[in-house]
Amino acid sequence: MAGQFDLAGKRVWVAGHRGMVGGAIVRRLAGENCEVLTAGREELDLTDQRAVLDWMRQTRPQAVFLAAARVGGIMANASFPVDFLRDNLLIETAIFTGAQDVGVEKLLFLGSSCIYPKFSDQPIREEALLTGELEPTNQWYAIAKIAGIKLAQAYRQQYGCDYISAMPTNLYGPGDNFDLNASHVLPALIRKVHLAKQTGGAVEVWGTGTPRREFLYVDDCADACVHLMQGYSGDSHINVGSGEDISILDLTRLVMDVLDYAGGEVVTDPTKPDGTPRKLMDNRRLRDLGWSPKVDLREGVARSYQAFLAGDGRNAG
Ligand code: GFB
Repeated sequence: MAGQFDLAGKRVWVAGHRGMVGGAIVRRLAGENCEVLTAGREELDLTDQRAVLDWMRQTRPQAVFLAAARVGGIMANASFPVDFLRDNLLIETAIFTGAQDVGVEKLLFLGSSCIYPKFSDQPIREEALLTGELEPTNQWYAIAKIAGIKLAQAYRQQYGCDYISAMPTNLYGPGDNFDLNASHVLPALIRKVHLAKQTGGAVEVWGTGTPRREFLYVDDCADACVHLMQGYSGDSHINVGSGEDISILDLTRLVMDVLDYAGGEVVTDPTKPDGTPRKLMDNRRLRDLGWSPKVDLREGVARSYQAFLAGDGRNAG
């Protein structure tokens, strides 16, 4: 369902603006002639419902990109289930409650492809949601993100709010987290290959390396979010992906090639979890809305490595 929404002249809050996705959305909004609102952690605790409501009543955003969340890779998710479930539920309920209270005209909630069942038919269509068991390592984050989708639907149904949801695939790019324990696979591999190249050592890959993952450069994701904010209004969440996936082992070799360490040794650590075997999403609905990605994986890895070297990201450089 098309839903034209003009950002020009509007007060637009990017919740989570210091994160990788939030930062990319702020970059993308520079070309939209709108007033971008942001609030740092030191100014606003997004898990504090009262504080969020007061802040929203003072600043009165007219549109919200809900990109704030506690995020992390497979080990972080498996290690801190309370943080990933509770903090994300608190953030979502605070911001949705405040948005309806102050009459936010349009809100886009950002979820994740981990919301889908572990063994979904591939590519995964939006209709697959809640049709099977979740992947145990990130079920906590998945439940919190599914709750966000349901909140958007509930506010649309009960109050007629134009709140929508986007489900990005695995994202990477400037502002990523390169910490070897907490990060996602792609930034971890960039840092591991960077370090291995300096010592001539092997590149360690968690798990078997056989799972497949889809990746989307974060600035493409931000562009898709603005596209949806401006042109989509509907009950269903929309998958945001590149439409291509790659095995972790082949991804490792691609990163080694881009970072000029193609001859390095690769070793796998089967004691680490593989997670879901595959989660390639069907992006037909987004393409039917007129959007397609611009940055391919090889180019995206090269840009991410430059960002890493420039210290653009947590534990980068
Ligand atoms: O990116 P990742 O941590 O998360 O792991 P998921 C993807 C795959 O890469 C897994 C393997 O099979 C990992 O075992 N892998 C290999 C590594 N080497 C490494 C490494 O050094 N670091 C990491 N992190 N992985 C996430 C969810 O699942 O997907 C998040 O946990 C979020 O909540 C995100 O939903 C989109 O792709 O398995």
